[in-house]
Amino acid sequence: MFEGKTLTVRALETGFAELCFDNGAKPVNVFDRQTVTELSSALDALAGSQIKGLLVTSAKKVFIAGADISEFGPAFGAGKEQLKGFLSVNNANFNRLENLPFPSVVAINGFALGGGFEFCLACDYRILSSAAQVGFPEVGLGILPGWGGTVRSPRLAGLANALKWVAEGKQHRADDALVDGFVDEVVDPDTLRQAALARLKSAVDSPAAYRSRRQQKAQPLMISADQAAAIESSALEAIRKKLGDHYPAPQVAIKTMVSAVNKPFEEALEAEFDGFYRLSKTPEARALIGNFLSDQKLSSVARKYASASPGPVRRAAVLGAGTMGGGIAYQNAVRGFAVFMKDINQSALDLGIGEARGLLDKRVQRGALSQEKADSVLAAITPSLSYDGMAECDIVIEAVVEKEAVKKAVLAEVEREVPESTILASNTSSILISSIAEALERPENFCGLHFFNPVHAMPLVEVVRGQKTSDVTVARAVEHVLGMGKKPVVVNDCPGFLVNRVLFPYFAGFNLLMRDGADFKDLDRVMEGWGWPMGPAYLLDVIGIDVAVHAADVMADGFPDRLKLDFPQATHLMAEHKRLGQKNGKGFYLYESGAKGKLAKQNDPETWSILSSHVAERQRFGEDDIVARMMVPMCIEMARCLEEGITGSPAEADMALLYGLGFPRFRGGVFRWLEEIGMAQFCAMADRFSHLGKLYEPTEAMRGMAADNRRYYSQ
Ligand code: 3H9
Repeated sequence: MFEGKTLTVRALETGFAELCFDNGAKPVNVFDRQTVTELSSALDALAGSQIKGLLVTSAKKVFIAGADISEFGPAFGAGKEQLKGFLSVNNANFNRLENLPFPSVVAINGFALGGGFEFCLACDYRILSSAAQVGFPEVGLGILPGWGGTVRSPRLAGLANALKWVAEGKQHRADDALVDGFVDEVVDPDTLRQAALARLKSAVDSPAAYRSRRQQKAQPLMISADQAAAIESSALEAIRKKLGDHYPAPQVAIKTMVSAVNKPFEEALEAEFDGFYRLSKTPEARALIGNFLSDQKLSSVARKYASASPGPVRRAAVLGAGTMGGGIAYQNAVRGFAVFMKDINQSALDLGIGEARGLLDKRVQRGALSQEKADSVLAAITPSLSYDGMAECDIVIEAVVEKEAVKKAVLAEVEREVPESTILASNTSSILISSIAEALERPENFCGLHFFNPVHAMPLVEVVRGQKTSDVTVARAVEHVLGMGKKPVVVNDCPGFLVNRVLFPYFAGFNLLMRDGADFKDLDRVMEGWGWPMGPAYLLDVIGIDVAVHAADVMADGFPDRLKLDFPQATHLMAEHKRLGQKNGKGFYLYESGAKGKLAKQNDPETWSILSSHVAERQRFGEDDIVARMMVPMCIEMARCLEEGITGSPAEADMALLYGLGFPRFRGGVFRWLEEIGMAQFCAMADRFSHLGKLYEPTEAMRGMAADNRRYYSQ
C-alpha cells in the first residue's frame, strides 16, 4: 500500500494493514525528517483504503528511539515559527493516526522512547513485549516531549504517573508500564505479534471500546485546582530534591502538564509547544543535546580505532592486586573475560579477590545478579603468585605501586614471559608512558590504560599512546576497553595525560585562592553550586592529599611555567601535617563514619591553625571571581591539549571530563562551556587575573578565535 525507505504499509490477508518501521540506513529506527514525511504518505494511503484495522510493528530491535537528535541543532537554532513547523508535521501525523476510521494496535518489540513512545500513545492499543522498555527521556536532553506526550500521557495514565514518567525521564520496564497504565498488555516476545493481532480483531469486533478510548484522550482531565496544585508541588519538590535547580526541563514539564491538564486537546498541545520552545533555547538543552552528539562521536572514534585490532582479547591479566588491580580484574570478569591476577604476595591477592567479591556481593544483595552468576564471575579470576599461565594472555594490565622503577622492572619482567602478540598496558596516572617504555624490548606493544577509581563505577578509560606505541596496540587496547563496557578515549602521552593535566591547573587555581585568603569551604560551596559534584577541597580529600601532592609535583615538573608555585600550597601543608584526606579521617575536613558507614565531613579548627600563618588574612571572594579563578586555568589547559594534539577533538575531550571527573552535564564540558560564554568573553575573564601569571594566560590560538569569532563546535 505504501513503500518508503524507512517504513512500509502492506495489506494483510485478514483485511488488516501492517505499518512496519524499518529504517535501513540507520542503526535504530528514529523519527528523522524522512520518516516523518513517509509517515504522512503512509497515512494518506491508509485513509483512502478499505482496511478494517491497523497493526504497527518494527523490523528493528529498537522499536523507535524517538526523534532524530542529530536534526535538533538546525531546527532549534531557527525561529519559533520554524520550530513549530518542524514539530507540527508529526503532530498532525499522530492526530490523524488517532482519528483513522478503524482501530490501531502497536506491537512494541523493543525500546520505544521519546517520540517513539509518543507515537505509541497515539495508537488505540499498546501491546508490549516483556523484553521492551518505554519512556520519555526528553528531559535528559533538556527538553520535554514535543509530539503530544505531555497531553496524551496524563489522559491515559493519570496526572501523577504522567508527571513522574516525563519529569524523571527514565526508561521503564514492561511491568512498570502496565501497572502505571501506559500499556494494555505485556506478553512474551514470541507471542507479541499474535497478541497484537488478537487485540486488533477484538477492537474491530467491538468498536465502542476503542472509540471511547479516543474520547478519553481528547477530553480534558477535569482535575480540581486544589488537587492539581498539590500534585504539582509534590512533583516539583521531588525533582528539586533530586536534581537541584540546574536542570530546568523537568520543572517546565511539570508546570506545563499541570497547566494543560484541564484544557481541550488542541490548547494543551499549544501549551506543550510553548514549553518545548522555551526549553529549546536554554543553554542546558544545548549542552545536553551536545553531550548526546559528542557521545556519538566518542563511540564512533572508538569503533574506528578498534576496527584495526587483530582480534578480540580472549584472556587478560592484571599485575598487582591492590584496589585498582582488583577493580580491573572484577571489571574484566564481569564482562566475561577470563582474567589472571598476579601479585608478589598472598595478602595482596587476598585483597584483590576481596575487592572483587565485595563488589559482586553488593550486586547480589541489590538483586542485580544471582549468587550463581556472582560465583562464576569470581571463578573467572585466577589469582597467582607466579607467571605460569601469563603466556596465554592477550593483554596484560599493570597496576602495581605508582613508582616508575617498580613499574619498569615489573613490565620488563612480564614482557619476557609473554609472546610478541601480547600487548602490555600500564594503569599509571602520573608517569609518562614513553618513559616506562624505555625499559621494554617491544615498546610498540605498550600503551597506557588509565582507569579511574572506583573502576567499576567510573566509565572512562584513557588509552594513552606513547611515542613508540603502534596503531595495532592502540586498536587492541580500545577494543578491550569497549569489551569491558567502558568508554575509551585515546590521548597522546604527556604529564597527566588529558584528564589530570586539566585537573591540576584547577587545583593550582585553588591553591592560589587559598594563598590569597579564601576559605576552602566557600570554594567548595561555590563550585558545587556551579555544578561540580564536589568542591575542590572535598575532592582533594577524596582523591587523597598525598596522591594529589605527588601528582601536582609531577605536573609542576612537566609544566613549570604555569604549575610551579613558589609559595606554601594549602594541599602541601595538609600533606606535611599528615592530613591525607578521607583515607586517614582528616584532610581539609574531618571525617567520621555516619549512618550506613558513610563518611560525614565536618569542620576542623586544626585545618586553619595549620594554614593561617601561610596564607593572607581571610577574605571573602565574589562567586564570579571564584568560578573564574578556578575554571580559567582548566579551560586554558584544555585548549592547549587540543592545540598540541593530546586529544583528538573537542567532543572527545568534553566527554572525557564528563565521564572521568563528573564535569557538570548541564554545562556539557569545557569546550561547550567556552562556546556558551564566548571566547572573547572568556579571554576578558582570564585577563582580569593576568597578575596571577601564566596559568591565566589564554593561548594565542584562543585569542585568534576570540578575534575572529570562531567556535570549537560547528553546532
Ligand atoms: C524526542 O523524541 C523528542 C520528541 O518528543 C519530539 C522532538 C521533536 N537520534 O545507543 P545505541 C543512535 S528526543 C539519533 O548504541 P542501543 C546512537 O547514537 C529523543 N541517533 O543502541 C547510535 O549511533 P552510532 C528521545 C540515535 O541498542 C546508534 O543509534 N530519545 C537516537 O545500545 C545505536 O544506538 C532518546 O533520547 C536518536 N534518538 O540503545 C533515546 N537513538 O551508531 C536515545 C539512538 O553512530 N537513544 N541513536 O553510535 C537511546 O537511549 C539508545 O540508543 C537506545 C538503544 C536505548 C534507544
